[in-house]
Amino acid sequence: MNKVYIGLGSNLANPQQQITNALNALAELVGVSDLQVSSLYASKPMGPQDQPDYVNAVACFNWQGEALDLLDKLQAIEQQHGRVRKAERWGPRTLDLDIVLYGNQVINSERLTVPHYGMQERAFVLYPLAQLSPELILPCGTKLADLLTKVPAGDLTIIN
Ligand code: PH2
Ligand code: MG
Ligand code: MG
Repeated sequence: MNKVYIGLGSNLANPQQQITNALNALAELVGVSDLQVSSLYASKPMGPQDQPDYVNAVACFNWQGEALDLLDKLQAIEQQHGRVRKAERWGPRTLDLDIVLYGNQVINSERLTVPHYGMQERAFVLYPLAQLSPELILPCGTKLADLLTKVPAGDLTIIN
């Protein structure tokens, strides 16, 4: 069993509802227990600015299974919620589910990089994460609390 943290994001087709639906889908997955969820946050897009604001959250649960099985399940939920994969980097999406942390493991495989490569710089990941686990220490030994002092919350706003 591994304690995993998932970053959720959406900026199309009623983002708040997308996140809520995705959280419900996560809660129903076989292999998921003890689901906890941060507040929902709104922020300006990182990357191309000609896209709507995002809604983000972080969920944490115990996962009974393999990391790649979880990735398959997350991608299936993305598809079921209308995700269309586009070439544009950091472009708009109905639903994005990223494995941010997978226990204390470092995974560098073709399909999966954990910890998530951008998490240390992204306020919309770090602040919701800290809401769930303020004392968290990353596999590399970095304290989440130290990252928070370096990454300003910026325009990140709790919406519920
Ligand atoms: N996700 C992206 C690109 N830009 N900006 C915000 N605010 N939140 C996101 O989740 C996000 C983004 C691609 O994954
Ligand atoms: Mg992402
Ligand atoms: Mg993704």
